[in-house]
Amino acid sequence: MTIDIRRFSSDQADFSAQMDALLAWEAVSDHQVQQIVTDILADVKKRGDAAVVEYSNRFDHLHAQSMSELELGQEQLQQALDTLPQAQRDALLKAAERVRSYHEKQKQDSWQYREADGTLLGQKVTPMDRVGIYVPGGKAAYPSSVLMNAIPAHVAGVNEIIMVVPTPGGELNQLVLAAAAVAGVNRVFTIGGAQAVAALAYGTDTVPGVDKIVGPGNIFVATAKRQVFGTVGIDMIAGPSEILVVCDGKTDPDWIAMDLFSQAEHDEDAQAILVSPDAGFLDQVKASIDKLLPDMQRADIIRASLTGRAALIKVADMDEAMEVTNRIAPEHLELSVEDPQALLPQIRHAGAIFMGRHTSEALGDYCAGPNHVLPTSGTARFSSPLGVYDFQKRSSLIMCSPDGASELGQVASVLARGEQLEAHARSAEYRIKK
Ligand code: HSO
Ligand code: ZN
Repeated sequence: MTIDIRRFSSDQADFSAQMDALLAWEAVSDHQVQQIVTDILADVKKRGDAAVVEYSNRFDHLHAQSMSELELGQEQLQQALDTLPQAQRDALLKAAERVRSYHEKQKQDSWQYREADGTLLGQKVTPMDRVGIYVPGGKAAYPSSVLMNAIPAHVAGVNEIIMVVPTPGGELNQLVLAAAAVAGVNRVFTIGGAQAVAALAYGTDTVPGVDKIVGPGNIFVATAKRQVFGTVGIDMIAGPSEILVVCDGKTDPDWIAMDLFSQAEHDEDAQAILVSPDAGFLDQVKASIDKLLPDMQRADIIRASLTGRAALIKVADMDEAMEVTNRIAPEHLELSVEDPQALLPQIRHAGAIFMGRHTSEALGDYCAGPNHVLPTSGTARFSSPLGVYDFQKRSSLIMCSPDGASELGQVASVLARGEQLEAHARSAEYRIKK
């Protein structure tokens, strides 16, 4: 059985319109969802733990009497790690170690410099005190995402990392708990949804309020994060995951088909795009897709994703492939070509760039080292992968010497009088040497 995948070419007159249609994506948060979330946030803000327990019991079918029943102890996390099958434990530890050492390189340091008159200027970098990590439950519960969210916070020097993870029906995901142990998570609450975001944002008697909330979630979680932004920081509002593979036509088509599947299997809305100057190669990959799909465990999800949002695009050459790439600003970009370094200067927008035929996105999703929390839906035009810098903030430092204050006082006083701010002007003038 063959499946229908959108296919078009850059020499078609309506190419631009085809691209627009391909990239159209509306993150729907209808009015009703927003109202439900607003009400839950207000209720948790007012009633604290009692409200969180009630919503958790209702939405996750639990029977908790108090918030303390919805917290896991460190021993439970450690036990989850200790009882994992050896291969899984080893893989988790290896991945964590690689992710940690990559992120160590992202640490920003404080700096200071002195001007000739002795005035000192600088920037002091400090970690956030406490952050919250939202980990989805159910189908999208990814232990790898626990590592990707918690490790950069840990490397940044965040004092306390609070994780929330819903447990529908009370079912715990042992790999998620083990990942929390490995990543240095301090406290774990088995709560989710808008009520968990509210608890983290406002704090309750049991759940400590945090400074920033990171991590993906469903539409209720995303809407809640948007609404608490300002009270706390948030990372980003992630859309469905996407991959763009650019191939010169010389990679095994089965490899490329499977790389496209690896994105498509995340969910029906995920997007997989292949761009190549070689039309015959696009045919080969399509044949590989039709051949490999029936055996995939998540064939239904992959089929829905590929028929709904995928595309096979023929371009004139690699230059044009790079133009298409920048227009898409993909979350994941695979350069399946002989010399990916040669293309790098032309790429302006991409969340993560997987270079060469041997670098599949899957390696980056788990263990290469860089973060897999990446800007989606074209937001790579203005944002970056989650990193240590997202958990650090900066304070400016100014220390004027007497000479420096005297000289700057003259500049400041002129500008202050221009703004008709008398006190500013005088405050500066007091420090001008007579
Ligand atoms: N590709 C996903 C991350 C992930 N893949 C987690 C597997 N597990 C979004 O970048
Ligand atoms: Zn993935």
